[in-house]
Amino acid sequence: MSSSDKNLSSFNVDSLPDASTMRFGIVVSEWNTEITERLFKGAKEILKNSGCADENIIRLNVPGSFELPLGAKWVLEKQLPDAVICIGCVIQGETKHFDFICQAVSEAIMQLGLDYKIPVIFGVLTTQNMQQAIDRAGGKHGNKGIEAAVTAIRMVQLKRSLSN
Ligand code: DLZ
Repeated sequence: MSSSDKNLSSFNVDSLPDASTMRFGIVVSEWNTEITERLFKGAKEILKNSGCADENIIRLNVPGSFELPLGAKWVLEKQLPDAVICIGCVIQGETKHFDFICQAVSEAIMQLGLDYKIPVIFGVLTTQNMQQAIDRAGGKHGNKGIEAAVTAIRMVQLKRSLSN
């Protein structure tokens, strides 16, 4: 299925849960920063549009996507967020580096969520080239940072609905 079939970026803001009582960590990789900044901007905008206050959005920069899980763990332990959004962009090169990073990071991010019982969202682009990344960071396939933030808000609401 092509990602254009799954473009969640155009959604109705009014149908999003109220995030005014929610606290989020956003961990941002500094590799391919022109992409990760666009993803971050999209994510932050949606959190704020949903009512989340500036002081409840905690940003932590890490050197590369490989460092996202540890950064997320620090945020989980020190900032007690309701959810953490991990933002990165890994672009395929000539070696197997891409495969190792993508696999390690996706598995570690999933495991963190299971261990801490707090949503840790995979907002990492894993593309074959820069154009594919641009297309997904505010281009023709939407902004995956927005989608990551929407997922975070929805997961926090889901967890709260189960506790009530
Ligand atoms: C080394 C590296 C390479 C080649 N490519 C990327 C990339 O496309 N995206 C990314 O987020 N990080 C990359 N890195 C850096 C690694 O994530 C990591 O920071 C280093 O291997 C040090 O652990």
